[in-house]
Amino acid sequence: MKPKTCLLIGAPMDSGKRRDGCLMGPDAYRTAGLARALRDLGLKVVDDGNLTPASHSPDDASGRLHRPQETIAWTYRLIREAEQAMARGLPIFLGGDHAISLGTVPGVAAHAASKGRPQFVLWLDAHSDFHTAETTTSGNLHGTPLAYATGRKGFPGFPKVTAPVPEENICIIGLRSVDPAERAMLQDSGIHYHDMREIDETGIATPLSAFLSRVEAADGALHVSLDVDFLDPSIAPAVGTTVPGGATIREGHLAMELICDSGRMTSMDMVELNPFLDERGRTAQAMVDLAASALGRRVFDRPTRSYI
Ligand code: B3U
Ligand code: MN
Ligand code: MN
Repeated sequence: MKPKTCLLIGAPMDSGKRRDGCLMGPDAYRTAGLARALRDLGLKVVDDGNLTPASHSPDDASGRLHRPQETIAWTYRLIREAEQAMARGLPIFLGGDHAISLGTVPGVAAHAASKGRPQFVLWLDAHSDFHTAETTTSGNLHGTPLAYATGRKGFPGFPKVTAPVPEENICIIGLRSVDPAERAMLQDSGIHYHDMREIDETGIATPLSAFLSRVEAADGALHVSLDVDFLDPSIAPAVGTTVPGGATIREGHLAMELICDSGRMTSMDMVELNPFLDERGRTAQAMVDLAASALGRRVFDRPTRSYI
């Protein structure tokens, strides 16, 4: 069988929030050996280097939103790149903050729609990122990509989302910081969401397996968006928005192994890594190890798909 081709696509976007540093993310993943780890699994790896935003007018500091023009320019660039990359392999988008998903998710979803395939999204995050540009109180657009990708109104100046992801096709796991406006919108939506209390009570495999079974039943494409803050800050300190009580390294790897076993993952984001805040590269390394688990690294093979 032809080996799967993984495309490393750097998106050093830093405009989605106020604290700088995520622009160093792609190179930190490279330094931590992402390409080598994937090649060791027998995969073909092509590193596309780093993207730049489309040209845009400069942002000033007067508005309610933080750096909207730059974020919109990145969104244009990433939608196009993501859609095109899907024809060449399995893109791994190296953020950059979570605002990269304003582009990556609509881009991969447009590709799936062109193939007549439903798009699913797994969002591993302490936050729900379900604000619109109008409801956000922080003005930080990294808190908005899920609302945008589902086609919600409230994103003036952004490109039109041609293939909105149906809310029922989205699963969020890891929640422990949700703003009131987001909570109200989430509860009113068809999104499947699971907070850390639920993970403690049922284990992470229960909601994740149920979701992966739905992806399989629909013959869907699966985009996995992994925010560093899904993990507990004790194992992943290099993120601007640490929230205590996150996933353990074991829960993280189990989630990635179940995703791998499902055989469904078609694209992935690795976001919010701020190497300026890291301790001797340990967060970058943890994220690289998780990506390797999602793409086939394991101790022993399982005879059957373990998520069923
Ligand atoms: N919901 C808050 C906090 C936040 C969202 N995503 C992150 N932080 N990383 C907001 O600013 O929208
Ligand atoms: Mn996020
Ligand atoms: Mn987050």
